[in-house]
Amino acid sequence: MVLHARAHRERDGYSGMTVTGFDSGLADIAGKVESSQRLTYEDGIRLYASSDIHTLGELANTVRERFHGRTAYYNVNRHINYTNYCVLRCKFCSFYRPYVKRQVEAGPDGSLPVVAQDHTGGYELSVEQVVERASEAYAQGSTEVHIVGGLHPKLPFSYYLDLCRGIREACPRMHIKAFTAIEIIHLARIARPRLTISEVLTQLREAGLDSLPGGGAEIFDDRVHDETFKNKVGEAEWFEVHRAAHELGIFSNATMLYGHVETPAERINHLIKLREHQDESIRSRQARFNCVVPLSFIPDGSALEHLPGPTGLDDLKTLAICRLMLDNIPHIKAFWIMQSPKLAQVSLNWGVDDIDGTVVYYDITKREGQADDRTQQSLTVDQLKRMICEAGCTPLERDSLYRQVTRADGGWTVSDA
Ligand code: V47
Repeated sequence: MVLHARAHRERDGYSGMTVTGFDSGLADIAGKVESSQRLTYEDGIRLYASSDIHTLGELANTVRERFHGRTAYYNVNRHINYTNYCVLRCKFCSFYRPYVKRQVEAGPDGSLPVVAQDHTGGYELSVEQVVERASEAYAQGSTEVHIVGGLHPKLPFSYYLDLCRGIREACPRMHIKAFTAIEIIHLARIARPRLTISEVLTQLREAGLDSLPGGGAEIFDDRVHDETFKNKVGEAEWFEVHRAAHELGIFSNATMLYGHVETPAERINHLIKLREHQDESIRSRQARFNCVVPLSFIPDGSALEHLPGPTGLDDLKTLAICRLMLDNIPHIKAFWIMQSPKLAQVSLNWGVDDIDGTVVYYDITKREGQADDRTQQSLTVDQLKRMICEAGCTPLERDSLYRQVTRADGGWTVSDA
């Protein structure tokens, strides 16, 4: 049951307030936050165990405001999922389809479908189709395209290079954020001759790639790995890709998929591993993580459909704890597709400073009742700004590297925020 902070204090026999007004149970952590000291694993565990959501929010907001004041970021972007064919069978995933060769059937007038699907809903987009979608987004003002897909058993490495080249040529200023660490490893394996991870990243960058999204991290823990995504590479490989990217000067994001079979302790460990990696990148590499995107597990349609998924309070707590534990990663993003627009809005006062963007189409997760082939899940700029303003924040359109985007006369320019 959720209790107001004062009710908690009364229930716990605590009638007074500390000088700072924090719940006595978290006072030492509050002191650390106020003096910008790094929180420990034990602190993280205690934050999860506390039901004082108000203090937690206040603390996370303190850190958020230290980084960003009242600014809240959004972007005008487009997600493109080029295929859902995947050689993996991750239990949390409802997106993948086993590969079957498609029978593309023409309609009565001889026309071919825009997206050819097999009988299970499996699809792959041609390079031309991806470039066409990116171009459409670019013409409508998108500054970023976010491209990820399943591990397709047949597409050659040249497909991925052509995809980047095609978008770069058609959309010269569009930021290409593409391919999770898992896809990068897949590419290193399928390239002929075989390539190292650095070579894959270098070739993709030459073809137009700008940064890496944070997907595929799930939870860095062997137990959780074996239980939910056993056949996928694990934490060592995920970090290897992001290390190589940061060494090459390619910025990236990181994620944590929470609310399935993992424990709070496993979440805290995951965050500490990200924090340690970021320390190293700041110390000795040319690039680092820009943001962390905690992904709220959506059970619908997955092999873990019997699980309830996180509650709203778990979402809020997790976002706040990410802000508090990750003192060296500038941005915490609530991807509204996962947390819902309403909760993403509330989280702007619980440590979050970024609610991602217009998105438009998103296939990887669909809540029940959203079963169409090309799921439209979009927010307009006006909707994003309204959410932000109502939360008492100042909206700032960012590009993928968090520089300010200014729009005038149908075009846009970028400057340091
Ligand atoms: O890698 C899969 C996760 C990720 C489910 O970097 C699920 O800016 C919840 O990484 N419920 C893809 N999550 C999304 C992603 C992302 C999204 C937005 C912004 C950024 C960024 C990255 O989604 C996958 C996987 O970890 N996922 N299935 C599910 N049922």
